[in-house]
Amino acid sequence: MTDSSLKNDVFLRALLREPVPYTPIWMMRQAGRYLPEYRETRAQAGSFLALAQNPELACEVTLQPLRRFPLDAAILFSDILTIPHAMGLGLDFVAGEGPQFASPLRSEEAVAALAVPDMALLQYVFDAVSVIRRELDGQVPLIGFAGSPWTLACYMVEGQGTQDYRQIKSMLYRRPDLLHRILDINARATIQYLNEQVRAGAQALMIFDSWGGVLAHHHFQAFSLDYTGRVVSGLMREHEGRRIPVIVFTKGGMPWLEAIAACGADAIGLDWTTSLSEARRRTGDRVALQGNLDPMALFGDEASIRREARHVLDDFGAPQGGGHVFNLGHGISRFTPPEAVEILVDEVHSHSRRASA
Ligand code: 1CP
Repeated sequence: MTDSSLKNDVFLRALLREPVPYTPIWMMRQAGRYLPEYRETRAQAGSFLALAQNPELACEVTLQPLRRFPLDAAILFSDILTIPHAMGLGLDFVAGEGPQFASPLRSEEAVAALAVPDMALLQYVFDAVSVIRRELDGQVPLIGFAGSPWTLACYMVEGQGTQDYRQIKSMLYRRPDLLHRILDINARATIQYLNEQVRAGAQALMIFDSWGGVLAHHHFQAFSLDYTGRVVSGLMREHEGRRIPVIVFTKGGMPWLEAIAACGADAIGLDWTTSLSEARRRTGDRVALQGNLDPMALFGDEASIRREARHVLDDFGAPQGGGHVFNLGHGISRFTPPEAVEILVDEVHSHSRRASA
């Protein structure tokens, strides 16, 4: 059941594997540094956090990509690290270096002191959702999101982005009990956080397990997927008479595709190392699939961008029955020329319409 007050609900229909006239598209990190107007608003706000904590400005940057391109969904402008910030870890976005925590979890005492934060500390996120939902005025659905418990834990223990995951893996191998405590708290916090986003107006939810793929094969289930599954089980799936679809994206998740598809989500996000036709075969059409153009394909020329877009669409196959949401296989690069996005959106819409005709 989709929303008749929405002017464009193709994205929600595709996620629920209902008939669609064309394949919908949105892009991970569609509001971001590749857009000059984003850089301007961020400068006006003073910092990334000030931007994310100002509902009007967060709304403005959420809408910026939609003014340029006929995208089929909007995603809340925020970050997955708002939850650990609310837990008191002291988030800062250092210019040019990405997120950093002043107090990463490096001791038994720090882990013992960790608790699910009061959601009132995250009210700025829920306010942004309400403002965006109002300003969208039914143009397209609004996606709310959070990080997976494991991906959040990576930042909470490492204190920043990492190449080798040395700190968190030291904890995993030496003190798995501490890591399980962090993951349990993250899962409980994320359930409350996402349900508040739904109450504020989010019409679909996405869980980013960006670093699930760095786990050893036999650890993925216990340290990532079990907790993501717990989050999915705790979510409100119906609000105001509408189904709230849930997308789980695990970068590098191909080895565990069947298990991920069984976690309770409506859709699985795939990176570009996966074949959509193979993924479709392996998940037996039990879930919708989202993805999976190599973000670097946007550095090709017009002919190659169109060709690569058609390759993704044709790899999935006939779009009429829904089940495919076009996206990049990971976030858009900050160096992407906006004109490349225009070409991509045009090709996805026009080629999938032709294929449906
Ligand atoms: O202006 C800037 O300096 C910020 C760059 C930036 C942006 C645009 C960051 C810092 N966060 C965001 C917004 C953001 N983050 C969104 C907004 C909505 C949209 O997609 O348009 C979303 C969904 C996220 C989610 C996010 N943050 C993820 C999961 C998705 C992914 O890309 O894997 C992760 C891992 C983060 C952490 C983070 N926040 C920012 C950066 C640069 C990073 C990555 C750091 C690293 O590990 O290298």
